[in-house]
Amino acid sequence: MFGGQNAPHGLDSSWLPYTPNRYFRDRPKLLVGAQGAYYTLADGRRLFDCLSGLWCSPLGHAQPKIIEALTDQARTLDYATTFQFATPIALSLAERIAGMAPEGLDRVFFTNSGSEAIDTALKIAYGYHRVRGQGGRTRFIGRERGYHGVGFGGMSIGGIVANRKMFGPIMLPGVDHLSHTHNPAMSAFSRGQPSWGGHLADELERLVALHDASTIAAVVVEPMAGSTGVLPPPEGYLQRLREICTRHGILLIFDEVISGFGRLGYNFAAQRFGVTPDLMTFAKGITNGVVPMGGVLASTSIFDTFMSIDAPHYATEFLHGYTYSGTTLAAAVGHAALDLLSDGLIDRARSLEPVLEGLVHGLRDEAGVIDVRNMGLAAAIDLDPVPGKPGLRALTVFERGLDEGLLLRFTSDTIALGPPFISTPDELQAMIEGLRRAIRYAFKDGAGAPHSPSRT
Ligand code: PXG
Ligand code: PLP
Repeated sequence: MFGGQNAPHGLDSSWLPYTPNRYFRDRPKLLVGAQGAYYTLADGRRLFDCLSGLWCSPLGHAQPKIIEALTDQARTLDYATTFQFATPIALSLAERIAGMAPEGLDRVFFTNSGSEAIDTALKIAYGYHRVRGQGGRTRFIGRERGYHGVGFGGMSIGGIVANRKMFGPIMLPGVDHLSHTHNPAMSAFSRGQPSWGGHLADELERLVALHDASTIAAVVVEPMAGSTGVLPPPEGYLQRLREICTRHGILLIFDEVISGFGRLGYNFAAQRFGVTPDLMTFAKGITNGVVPMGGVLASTSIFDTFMSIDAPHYATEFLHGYTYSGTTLAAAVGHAALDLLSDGLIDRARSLEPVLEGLVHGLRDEAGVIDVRNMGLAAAIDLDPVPGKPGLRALTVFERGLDEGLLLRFTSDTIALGPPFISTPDELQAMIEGLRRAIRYAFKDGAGAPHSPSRT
């Protein structure tokens, strides 16, 4: 038993995700409502949603068209098996998603989350090579500072050190990692794509030379790394990866769980950068976070290869699927979200990019700010850590942010911003000014550790 006496009801029965449970018990934070770009805390405070939920609610909360789609669908067909059946609403959503994707990515396999999407993509990649007689292609290549969720596959190709330290021994074998592309000495305070670093894609050639192309199934990258602090790709980097993959018959997988559906001002990052992968994962924004949904977009040739499998036509070609693959509520909400995105909100995200860029780079002269990066409606601010206490500085900013009316997100000593597409320029300005005050607070003498009650 830990800490304060006033733990919220039910906390002692809960194990919270990606949360320091002991600290939370000392400083619980309960969200009880949300409207538009604001959450409400149990004590009545309103908080601006600086990361659109966890990057997943760009259209704001309690969106009337989404509520209507959800409730109408619940009355009509609330759940249906999608094994040996299909529903018109999920089929038409797949058609719409494929229509928004780069040409050639024509098939959608639905999952419920980004983690499931990535693990599905890895299985498709391996299965594809196997079906076409190249089952020796078992290796996957990820990248340092990549985040691909928490499934065994996604964790293995991911490049989060703490995860790797704890779970390394039980990860997928045969995974290598490219270097991450963040080099503050060369590209601190970049606006958009850094000009330095395109050559890092050539590491893939080195790995091909080391292992031989015939052993490598796929390379997986986020076109813009999101979770580990908004790392836009260096100029030319993704193009080079594409070219090397094509030359060696290696599949290129883009994880667009954060970058998809408008975050970078385009349907997908692939279109912004003009690079088309063979497989692409999505989640989050497709349903505005309201009902879980994710998926994989596959190229026609990958799908056709599975369909050419040497088995009777009544045999299942890809032995994979979730109880909740393409559920009707998610599909209905997905349609409503795509209506809103295509009806001006992706354009709005694009037009807000220079506004956010100008504002966020206005923080560069604050004491303790060591880097600022941005792309699309996303930005990150790196803070000088408290010596010997990684993460504590950003935690202080996060706590102080609550007093400034901000729901901030941090990892390590980086604050990430991904405001809703419905934000106004004034709201973005208020967010940055509140953040500026919270940063100043965190670097004041004597600030530092948020108060930590003694353990009982
Ligand atoms: N791939 C990418 C690129 C992601 O960003 C996942 C896969 C996993 O998705 P699920 O739906 O299984 O969580 C993600 C998730 C943050 C943050 O603070 C980011 C994510 C999740 C939670 C927090 O940046 N990304
Ligand atoms: N575990 C058991 C015992 C199951 O029966 C199932 C699905 O039927 C699963 C796990 C997988 O669950 P899901 O399809 O929701 O991923």
